[in-house]
Amino acid sequence: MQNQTLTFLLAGGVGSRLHPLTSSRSKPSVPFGGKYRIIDFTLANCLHSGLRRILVLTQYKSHSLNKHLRDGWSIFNPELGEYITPVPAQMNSGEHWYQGTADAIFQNLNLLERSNAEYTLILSGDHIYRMDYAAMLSAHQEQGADVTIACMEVPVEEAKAFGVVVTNADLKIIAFEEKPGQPTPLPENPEKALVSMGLYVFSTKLLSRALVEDQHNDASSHDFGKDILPRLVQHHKVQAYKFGGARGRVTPDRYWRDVGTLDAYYQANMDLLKPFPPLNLYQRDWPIRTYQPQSPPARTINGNSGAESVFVNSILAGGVVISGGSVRHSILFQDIFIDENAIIEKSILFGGVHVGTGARLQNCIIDQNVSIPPGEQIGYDLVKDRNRFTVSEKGIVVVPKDFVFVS
Ligand code: ADQ
Ligand code: ADP
Repeated sequence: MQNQTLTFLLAGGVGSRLHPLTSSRSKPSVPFGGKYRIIDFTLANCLHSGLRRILVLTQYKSHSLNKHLRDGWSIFNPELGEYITPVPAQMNSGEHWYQGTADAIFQNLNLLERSNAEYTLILSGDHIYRMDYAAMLSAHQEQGADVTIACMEVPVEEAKAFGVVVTNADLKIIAFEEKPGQPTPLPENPEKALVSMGLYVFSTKLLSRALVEDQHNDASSHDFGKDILPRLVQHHKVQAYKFGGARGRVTPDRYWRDVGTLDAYYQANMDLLKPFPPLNLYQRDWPIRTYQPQSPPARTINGNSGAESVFVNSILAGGVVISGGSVRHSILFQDIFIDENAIIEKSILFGGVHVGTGARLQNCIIDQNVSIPPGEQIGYDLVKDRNRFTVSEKGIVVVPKDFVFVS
């Protein structure tokens, strides 16, 4: 079935809730987990699910994403009809950018029709999880579904942020409501609701028809969750597919995170530091690919005055040098330098950051190439930090890329 499937990866959203991490790059290319970009997790799923025809729809600040795809993911053989190709918004259907997710696919219908794919898989570029899409495609075919939506159970309160589905006993969806004020709970458990994970298998013919019809509807915002799916569930066989992660697991994966807000993003990174992380990067049968810069090995050395480095429960990428500083419960990307007596706690530092002597950081995210002056403190006085940086609802301080401290 994988050969009969064309995959669209939606990577064009603005990502405003992740600002300032998205001020110069799109959400899918935001660094994650010490050496990856967010999009790597979804692309690794495609790779391990045997999908070989992937179009990545980009529009917003796509340079860094394009570069990452070229440098890290030029892995398929186009001569065999295999590809991961970024498709920029080309204004194919008039002088406007992609309006909603459905419009993004509509504007590329020519590519879909040319592919002769019987099935279309639609994915998002901003989720962290492991999943075998081949199993979902099989379920779609076995059930003779028109559309299959990947779903999972979440607490009712959290369901407000998602598309909420109501099914019959056979998991046929009878109602779909995008981000409802009062989510319908599961009949067997009033505390949980079944929500859409924003990934869909469509039978291609139905998808084309639905997208063309939707374009004629002036009231539509041309979005799958708001417009297309609530309509399709009324007259078509739309099935829920319960998320179970990757194949061959004794215990099915339960971990799926939409990392669209700073707090969700920070927490999903911190999840990697748990002794048994819910998403294990060390499973050899499901490697997460990425672009790897050439970096020397990480090392810890004593500082100039002899202070010993401390390194506790953290992730270190290549090229990091800790020179008499202390790093605890943190994630350090490539080529970072930590000076003597600096203290880093519960923080995420992107590539090229330099932390000066005696500086202290806690609960913060420092974007690329920032140099923290000696003695500086960030994350200790949120009143002061709010005046100069972005602070998330839960108090995570974000220092933007290339920020320069004035003394
Ligand atoms: P949201 O998370 O609100 O809800 P949305 O903002 O529509 O999703 O973005 C989905 C994906 O499409 C993202 O990867 C985004 O970058 C991309 N995207 C958004 N607008 C785009 C555009 N104009 N062009 C190209 N790409 C675009 C959706 C569903 C919910 C579901 C959640 C699960 O609508 O029903 O529950 O995802 O996270
Ligand atoms: P970010 O990590 O902030 O998402 P990148 O590290 O991917 O962005 O790129 C930062 C900038 O460096 C890009 O905007 C680009 O102009 C420049 N750059 C660095 N290396 C390359 C390259 N190999 N090709 C093109 N541009 C590059």
